Amino acid sequence: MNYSGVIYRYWEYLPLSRDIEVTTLLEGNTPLIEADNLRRELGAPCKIFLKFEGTNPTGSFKDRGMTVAITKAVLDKAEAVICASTGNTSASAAAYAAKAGLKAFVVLPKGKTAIGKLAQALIYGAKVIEIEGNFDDALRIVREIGEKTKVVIVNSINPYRIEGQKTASFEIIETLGSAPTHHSLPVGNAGNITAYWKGYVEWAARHGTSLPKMLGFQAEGAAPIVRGKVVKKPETVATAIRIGNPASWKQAVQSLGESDGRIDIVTDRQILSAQGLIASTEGIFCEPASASSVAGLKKLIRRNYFTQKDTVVCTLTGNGLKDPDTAARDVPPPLKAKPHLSDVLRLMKLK
Ligand code: AN7
Repeated sequence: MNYSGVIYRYWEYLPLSRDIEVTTLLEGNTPLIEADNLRRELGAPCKIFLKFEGTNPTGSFKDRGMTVAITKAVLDKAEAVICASTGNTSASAAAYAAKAGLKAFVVLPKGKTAIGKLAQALIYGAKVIEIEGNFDDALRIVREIGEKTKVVIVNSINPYRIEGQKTASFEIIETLGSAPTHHSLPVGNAGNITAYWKGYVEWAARHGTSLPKMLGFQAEGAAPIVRGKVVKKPETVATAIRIGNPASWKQAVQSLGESDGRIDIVTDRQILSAQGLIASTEGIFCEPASASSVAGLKKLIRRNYFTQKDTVVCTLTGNGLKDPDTAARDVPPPLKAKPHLSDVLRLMKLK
């Protein structure tokens, strides 16, 4: 098949006409992997599938929304775009802006952006501004810039981002032949859970498919939706979801309610443990935030939430290579040997 990215693939579901110039890096079409080893390890009664978004061009799900947002910005003759970001949005915005020939500004929380993401934003040529504050501060400033200047905001408060991100639901239904019974996601700014639900609802309206229950997971130190109040100083090892005042808070709560889903907390320890388990059982290296979807799944399996009839999809939102420091910190270090056969063999402990 001649694949041309999510806009061409799902044009009739998007608010764009056919005759426009599209900015794409051939995002989407990501693998949906059945995770039988993980299922066994977790003692799950249900089927588990992992939607690995780390294979997108910039290594995260953000590219699905960014192709639509940047295509629209070009259509509207924008000269520059801006976003606040915990890292992935900035990498994606910078890449698509580069492809479209637009100027990009990104505002990041200083010292809290994974090194791979920061390197991406810089090498794609964005103007990177680090603030002494968190993501919520950055988004507040970006919103004001959007009101006071002509620079186009490409955070998920831009509805074209959500439109693009909903295509992941379409791919899942097309691959499985039906919707899963449950869909598990990490929740930060809450745009993605909103987008997935929109996708499932719209596909159901046209094709009569069923709807999943949406399951969202926030990190313990950054769980405003679970706690029902803004977290002033969010903290978590999963820096991608280190967000205390999500922009799509209301929409996420609505999605959870309409789908009869639930939102819960996972600890940093549970997140890192799930990240290791996904890697060592399924050969998939995702970033910490992404692993919270599986950490949450584990928590619900323990509470006998699922049955044999269920099929659960967990979205692994980003690639582990973006944040190698965190991964390397949490595993045993390499063994050290002298440059001799005997010493290496000794360490291999073959019988
Ligand atoms: C890997 O890049 O908010 O709930 O600024 O990078 O839609 O925010 C990233 C969020 C999950 C949460 N997994 O998604 C940003 C940013 C990864 C992420 C989320 C993010 P939303």
